[in-house]
Amino acid sequence: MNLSSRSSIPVGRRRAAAPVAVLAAAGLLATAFTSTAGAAPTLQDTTGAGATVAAVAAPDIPLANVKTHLNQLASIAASNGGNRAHGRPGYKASVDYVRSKLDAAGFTTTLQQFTSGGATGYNLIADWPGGDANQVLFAGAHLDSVTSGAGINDNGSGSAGILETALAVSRAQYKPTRHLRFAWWGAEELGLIGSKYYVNNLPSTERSKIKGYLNFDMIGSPNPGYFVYDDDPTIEKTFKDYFAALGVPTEIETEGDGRSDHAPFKNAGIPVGGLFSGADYVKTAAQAQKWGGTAGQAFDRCYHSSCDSISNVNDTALDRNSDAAAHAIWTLSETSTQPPSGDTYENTADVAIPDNGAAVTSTVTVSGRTGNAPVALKVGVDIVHTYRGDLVIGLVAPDGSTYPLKNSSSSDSADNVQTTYTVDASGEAANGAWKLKVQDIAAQDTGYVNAFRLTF
Ligand code: DTR
Ligand code: CA
Ligand code: ZN
Ligand code: ZN
Repeated sequence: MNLSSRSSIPVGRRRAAAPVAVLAAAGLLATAFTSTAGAAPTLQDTTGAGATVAAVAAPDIPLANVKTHLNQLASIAASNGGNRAHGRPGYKASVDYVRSKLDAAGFTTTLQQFTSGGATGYNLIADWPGGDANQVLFAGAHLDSVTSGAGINDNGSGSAGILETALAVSRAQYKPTRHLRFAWWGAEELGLIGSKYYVNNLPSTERSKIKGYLNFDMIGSPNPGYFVYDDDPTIEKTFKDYFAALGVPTEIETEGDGRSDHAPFKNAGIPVGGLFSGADYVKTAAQAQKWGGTAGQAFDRCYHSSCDSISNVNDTALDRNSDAAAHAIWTLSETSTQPPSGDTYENTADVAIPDNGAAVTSTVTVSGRTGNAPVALKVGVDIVHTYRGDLVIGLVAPDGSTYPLKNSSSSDSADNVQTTYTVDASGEAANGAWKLKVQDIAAQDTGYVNAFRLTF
């Protein structure tokens, strides 16, 4: 049943135990998603196949964890001249903090440098290994503050909210169909400099792989409103439905166009969306009626001021918006795509891998197919092994041709290789004995092949 439509994005279910993943080169694998000529781009299931099944529920994002990140950013500002602005030490210290958390959680991080106003700026890009590199779901927040203050609501709140969401992805070892990418932008306050630099330096062929960009800039305002960007209808609906289920009314964000880091993505034809809790505009009586808070007062009266400190945050708004971000990221990163049944061949027999020894193989015999293997053969690898840097992994086709999948690495101390590679095997006959070849080339650390799967 073809579910691709403008008004909603079919959601998939959690995939089988073998995680779906492609080791994406950090940062620059996206290509612009453009819908049919003339139509506004919209986030949709680009495959059109498959049936909707229950979405995987996002975990609750612990407010306490988000606040811990905010306290860290506040102390960074306090130790660096009172701000975290572009070109100032407090910004790079903020980047280092966020990156350290992501590296420890298994993300592939990239620091993209640029220059603005004579100072070096940094975009921090974090790719979660896994998912279809041709379908990237992107979430971002600017990490810089203005020079006048610590920028805890603007935009420590968005930065901390998506950082904790990324860490929740890691805790859950979430393996959605789409590839997840997160970014913390530099120099937004100077005019969206960092995000513009990223998009402008993304080859046009790369942009179409970004199926949606979600922006989180000010999500904890002290006198909060609940605003949803009114750009891509699928993304907008995902957020609105979430808040409706909470019984929290929302309004569409009308004055945000061009005012935050979603703008360069939108201008590049990428579907965008996001959340906003308000800045220097004043809350009306009607808004106070539905949201509480103080009518006649700005949503954030410390906007771009020195009082944008750790006390300038409404915990309920921060919590709700962080949870909404997680919900959208979980929901929009799953698609209805389920490989057609019968197209997966697997061997789940355990094969011990001798420490620093000879290569071993797990074999999958394919039969009954016609012609060659596909240009995008999915090779599911599930290896349980401490210090995966010891391992060299390859795919051996029935005729003996070998396709390297992973090299050894003395710096990759993480455990296990549980991912799916995409191999252009179109030059190989489909039928025959395909082998996963694994060798441990360094002493100590042992493990075994838990499963080997091929999906045609
Ligand atoms: N420009 C953002 C704050 C901001 C003001 N209006 C909107 C609307 C939507 C997102 C963000 C904003 C800043 O100062 O960082
Ligand atoms: Ca929460
Ligand atoms: Zn700002
Ligand atoms: Zn901001």
